[in-house]
Amino acid sequence: MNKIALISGATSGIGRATALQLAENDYDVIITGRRNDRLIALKEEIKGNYKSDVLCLDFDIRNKNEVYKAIDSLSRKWLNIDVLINNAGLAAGTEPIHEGDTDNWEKMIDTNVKGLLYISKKIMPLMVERKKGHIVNIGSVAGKEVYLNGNVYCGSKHAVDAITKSMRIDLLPYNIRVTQIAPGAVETEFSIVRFNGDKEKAKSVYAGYEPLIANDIADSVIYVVTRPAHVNINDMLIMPTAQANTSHFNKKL
Ligand code: NDP
Ligand code: 8X3
Repeated sequence: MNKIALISGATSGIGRATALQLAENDYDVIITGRRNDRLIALKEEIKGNYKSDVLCLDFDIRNKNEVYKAIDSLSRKWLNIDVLINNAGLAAGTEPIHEGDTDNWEKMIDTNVKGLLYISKKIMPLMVERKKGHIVNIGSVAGKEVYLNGNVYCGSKHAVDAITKSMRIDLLPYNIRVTQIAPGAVETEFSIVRFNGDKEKAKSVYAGYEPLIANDIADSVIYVVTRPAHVNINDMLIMPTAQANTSHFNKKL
């Protein structure tokens, strides 16, 4: 029987690539996000290429009731979630903190921190009951260090870093593995969202060097979830070769 993985934020970027690679590796997948048309297209793509079962759940991870209702709707089969990939997230804006937009702050904290907690709150007890499971939180290099104008996004990803470590301790008696994968620059829709749809500005973030692609991070998800049961990868910080940290790039412009 296939294992089951739930991937939040599977309509784009890292989450989408991870859902495809998990399906390729014989996981049945629950794919989530707000854009249902993309979920349906991804379901068709997976069904056309792999032998995996796919379930789409469209909800806004910031809305606790929507999250709870979606997980409560799962049939017995789908409740046996082996792997939870907490991936949904975003950055909004790059203003210095004193000029920050509080709507953007709320969006980032509600999605990256509270949304991750809401979905985990529903799925952790199922794993505790079965005394098995693996939670993979997609953090960021922005959760390891801070950079100019990164302020609240960095704060939200530092929270993911701390929550990951705390989960590992609290869930230890229940044989549950907890991993953080913290990428540097990955070319996805991330910067388009951060710059509110400005594609040219988003493109400039990746100009002059080779950024990571979503599949690079999906590869690491596959690596961590396929380790033998006695092995837990606590933390992976993955950067483009041309990026040393959040502010030092080897750009050839
Ligand atoms: P994308 O913008 O390509 O994908 C983000 C995903 O998150 C989408 O599927 C989106 O789905 C989902 N999402 C966002 N807000 C919500 C919401 N309120 N409810 C439900 N789903 C939501 O970006 P990435 O793939 O790059 O980002 C994935 C994760 O990786 C994020 O946590 C990000 O912080 C992290 N990361 C990204 C890096 C990068 O450079 N790209 C580097 C380090 C970390 P939808 O809009 O359909 O709801
Ligand atoms: C995304 C990477 O450097 O833009 O988490 O914060 S960065």
